[in-house]
Amino acid sequence: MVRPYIAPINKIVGSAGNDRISGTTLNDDIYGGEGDDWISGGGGADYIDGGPGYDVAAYAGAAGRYAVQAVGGVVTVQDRSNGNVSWMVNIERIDFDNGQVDLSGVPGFNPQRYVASNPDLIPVFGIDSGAAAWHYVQYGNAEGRATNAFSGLDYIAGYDDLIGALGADAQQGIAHYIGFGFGEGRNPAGFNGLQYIAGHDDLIQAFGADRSAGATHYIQYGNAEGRQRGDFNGLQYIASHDDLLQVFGVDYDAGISHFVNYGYAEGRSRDSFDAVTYLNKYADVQAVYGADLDAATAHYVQFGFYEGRNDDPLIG
Ligand SMILES: [Ca+2]
Ligand SMILES: [Ca+2]
Repeated sequence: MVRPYIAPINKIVGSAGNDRISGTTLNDDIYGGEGDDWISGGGGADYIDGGPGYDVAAYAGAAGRYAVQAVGGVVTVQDRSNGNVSWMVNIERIDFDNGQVDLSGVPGFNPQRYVASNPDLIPVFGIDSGAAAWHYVQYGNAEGRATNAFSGLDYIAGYDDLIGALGADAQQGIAHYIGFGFGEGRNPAGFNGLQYIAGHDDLIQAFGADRSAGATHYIQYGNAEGRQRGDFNGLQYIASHDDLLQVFGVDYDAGISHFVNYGYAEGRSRDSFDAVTYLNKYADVQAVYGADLDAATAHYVQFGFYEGRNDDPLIG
């Protein structure tokens, strides 16, 4: 094993067009950028990111000289003649002198999004994409780590200053969180594009369950229009419907998703559960949860419903 993990000697960045890029015999980090790129690492332990488009990584010699393996969205190519390993993301095809390997079935992989989705990696790798992709090959995949949990758009939409500075650019949101937001203690999950959609009839009709479209709308329009970031409460929605309560329990996100996908079209109410009455009715619940309406609602969903409790008004 030749490069676990040694910083690259050279960094080569392609243009937005179709590029033909040749690396050196040393370790290179090569970024094709947009366009359909042809990239040859030239030997050494190279990291290659094809970027958008149909990108080809080329290797000298016959296919039998190399071992190709896909680890999640990262593909490794080991040169059996010297042990060198190169690894790549967003490459659609590998060309050898006597054949090709089709990688179009390999999912996309965004190393910086992987890091942002695993904040313990932020102090280790920062925005070093090659190192992050290598970590995923060595450890992250086997550990079952998330690769797409972080949403750059949701992160931006959660902060007025980021909306103004970054706009609806998901990659900039990822880079900002890694470079600044994490250290500043910002919350990456303060906004949920699907929850935002769920709170507005017109957005449900326009976007359905397209979470990214919801975040983009808030960044580009909703914030300036003074719309609520998220006044839909998935738990209140679940508590409002006996059948959902029994299926989803206290799964807040499942409540949001159900309303956007089905509940709205079915004419279900967003929130008809009266947590205040529920709390006032049961002294034992109030003694534990005080005035915490979400906690009282969770109690109803988990226990109260099955105990025959309800939120019917007290008649006295
Ligand atoms: Ca390019
Ligand atoms: Ca090279």
